[in-house]
Amino acid sequence: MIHKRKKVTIIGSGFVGSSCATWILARDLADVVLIDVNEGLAKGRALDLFSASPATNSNVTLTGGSDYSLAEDSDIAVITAGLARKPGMSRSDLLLKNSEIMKNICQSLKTACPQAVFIIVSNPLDAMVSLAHQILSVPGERILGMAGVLDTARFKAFVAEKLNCSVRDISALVLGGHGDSMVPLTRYATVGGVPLSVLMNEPDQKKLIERTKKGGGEIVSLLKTGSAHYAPAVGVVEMIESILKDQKRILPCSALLQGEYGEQGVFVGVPCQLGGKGLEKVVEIPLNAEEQNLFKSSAQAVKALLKEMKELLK
Ligand code: A3D
Repeated sequence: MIHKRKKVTIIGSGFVGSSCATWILARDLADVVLIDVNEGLAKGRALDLFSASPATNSNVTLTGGSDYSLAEDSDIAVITAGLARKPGMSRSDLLLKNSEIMKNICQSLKTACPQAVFIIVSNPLDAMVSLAHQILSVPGERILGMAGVLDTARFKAFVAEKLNCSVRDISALVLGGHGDSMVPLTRYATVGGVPLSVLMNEPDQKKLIERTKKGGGEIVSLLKTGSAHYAPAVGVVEMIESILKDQKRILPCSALLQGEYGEQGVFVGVPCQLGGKGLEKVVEIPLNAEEQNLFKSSAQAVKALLKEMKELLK
């Protein structure tokens, strides 16, 4: 039997999009197509990365352009197009502009690769996934938002720094919407199997939670222009790899809830099992009263953003 290589199309060849392509190349995961309104940028970045393939020992191709027919037969389509948050700009400020961009892109992808699994990265994340879902009209298993993998990675990195231990030993989980309302679940965090609460006092845990919540903003204010892209891109590629290799990893993603965690018809960050079919299972874990309340208010914040988006798009 002849197996063809997997294909990932990335819309938006800016910082996040081209970083995703870099990691896909480095891990030899799939052929990559970069699409951007700026055709030269997509073509140039693809050619630059393709030229790196001999040195990375990769056997994938990278091409670029602005024509959506390039996305045909993609196994996964990642949307990173849109405006990045600037200092002082709230996620809500981005809402209208990015909603219009997202609508146009999804209309094009619906024709080009309706069978793909879609991963949304553009902000404000949970609202953009909802909008994309509405336009693409694909089942919930085939559309996910990337945020939780990044937020969890940040939390793990801060814990490792504080405890002076290996990040590899840390297991942690961040639930909820992407933004200030996210819910890092310290109760479920472990270091080498030891509960975090044994190794770190509560005030220090709280400080790390706050730093995680504001992790994106901390980087934006240091950079002055643009926002984080290395860690977000690796987050996307973790999801892509689990899907393309049917690894069935449990990763926190923004997923369509259909009764899980007491929510219906809303995209919020929850633990998801990702495999060959895309989202194979939303993993429900017991939450205590405080965690439940935090999750509920995070879902409420996402719903409020959706309402605002609907009003703006009228
Ligand atoms: P940037 O480097 O500006 O890249 C965005 C790209 O999108 C540019 O190359 C644009 O030309 C392109 N673009 C704009 N409009 C269109 C369109 N209609 N069709 C095709 N391409 C278009 O930004 P970035 O890569 O740093 O960030 C991209 C998005 O990801 C932003 O919305 C960020 O806020 C978001 N982001 C989300 C996270 C999460 O954790 C959820 C993290 C980092 C960035």
